[in-house]
Amino acid sequence: MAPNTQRDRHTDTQATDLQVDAQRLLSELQQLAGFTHCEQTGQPEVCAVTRIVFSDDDMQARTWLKGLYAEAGLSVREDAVGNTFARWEGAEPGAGAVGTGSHTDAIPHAGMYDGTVGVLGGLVAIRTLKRSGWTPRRSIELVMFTSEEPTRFGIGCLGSRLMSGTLDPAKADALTDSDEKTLAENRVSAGFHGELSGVRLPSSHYQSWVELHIEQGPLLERDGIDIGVVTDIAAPASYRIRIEGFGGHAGALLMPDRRDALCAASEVILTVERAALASGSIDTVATVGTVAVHPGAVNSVPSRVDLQLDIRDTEPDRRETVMLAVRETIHELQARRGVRIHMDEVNADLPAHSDAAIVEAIEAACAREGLSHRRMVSRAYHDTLFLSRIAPTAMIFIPCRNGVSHRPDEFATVEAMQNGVAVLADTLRMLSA
Ligand code: HGY
Ligand code: MN
Ligand code: MN
Repeated sequence: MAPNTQRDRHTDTQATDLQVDAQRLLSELQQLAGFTHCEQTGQPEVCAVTRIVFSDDDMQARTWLKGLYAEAGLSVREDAVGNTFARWEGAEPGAGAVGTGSHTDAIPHAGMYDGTVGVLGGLVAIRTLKRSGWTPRRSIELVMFTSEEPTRFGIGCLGSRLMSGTLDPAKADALTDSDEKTLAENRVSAGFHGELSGVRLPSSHYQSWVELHIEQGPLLERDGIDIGVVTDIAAPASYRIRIEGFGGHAGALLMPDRRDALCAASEVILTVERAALASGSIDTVATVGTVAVHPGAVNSVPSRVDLQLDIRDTEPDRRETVMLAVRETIHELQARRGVRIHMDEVNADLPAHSDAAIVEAIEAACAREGLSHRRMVSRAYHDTLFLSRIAPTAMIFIPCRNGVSHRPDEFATVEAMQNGVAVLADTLRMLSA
């Protein structure tokens, strides 16, 4: 099912006719960033964005975006989990569509470019093609995925997992947030009804899929490269670890009598770091990003600690080697420290490998735009990781300042966004011909 990359409908010189309005993209990104309880950072232009799925900020942003899609003449559909599809019908509506898009939810204290560049940049690419007089044979579909970030329900890419059939709908609906409200309750109160099983798309739905995203790493900027062409997306896994000792008075409970859950947790955390560093590859990364201590009082010995572990690698086997070391430490700690440790797997995914024809189409677009480009791995995960289970995929990266992301100082220049959108538009045109 090779994607259609014929270029007989336009000559190489046509690419330069794509006039991307990157100033409008920046303005719309800034408006979208306004849908957050912005934490003033005291630094000019640096606004910490937080936009948790199904929050008021998220719902207002969705309404605003749907207005833009309608204004651009796209037909809009939302599925039972809130994935939003803005479609430019092609001359052959029944043919597999060309998809693009990303997410607009944001973790706490994040920046304004992660995900949003792929949604609003995809919209600007469609507007650019419409303005150029292009009429697609294959429909072009812009997607905004629900809950790419794991913040609320503990698992990333909720919407694209359901679209690709890689997450059981009943299990998904039973996921709970920190208020113990299920996904089912959350999505229905947000206005998304229907069975989650209906979210799944057939593998014929997309003939090809391309996501535009900031690199979230330093390589493109460091090497002065305009565009990253993603060949692989590293395989993410995440786990919940609960350590139970017993608590007591910080003054009266003598050291030999303690079963301090936080001290045990610290050994788990250091094992994660040590094992990742010892994996033999720079592609192995592991992070304990959250620690919840109970009862959390300065003068009380911690009786219970909950950790969340995020571990990734381009090679799943190497990732499992790290997890083996973590499991061995857990076993040893229980005996030596007299604590109980329970680990639950939240997800353990395979990597994604981009489709060669789409990679080449992106590289041809870069060449026509006169942009430097390099093939690279994505160490962050994206919804494209799951779209790759039902369609040929690839990604386009643009540089971000100092490689920073998931921070308020996340930043991409207008020129970088202009380049990314021009390459995306040219690639979409090729794939939808
Ligand atoms: O964590 C990630 O890789 C993505 O940014 N959610
Ligand atoms: Mn992110
Ligand atoms: Mn992202």
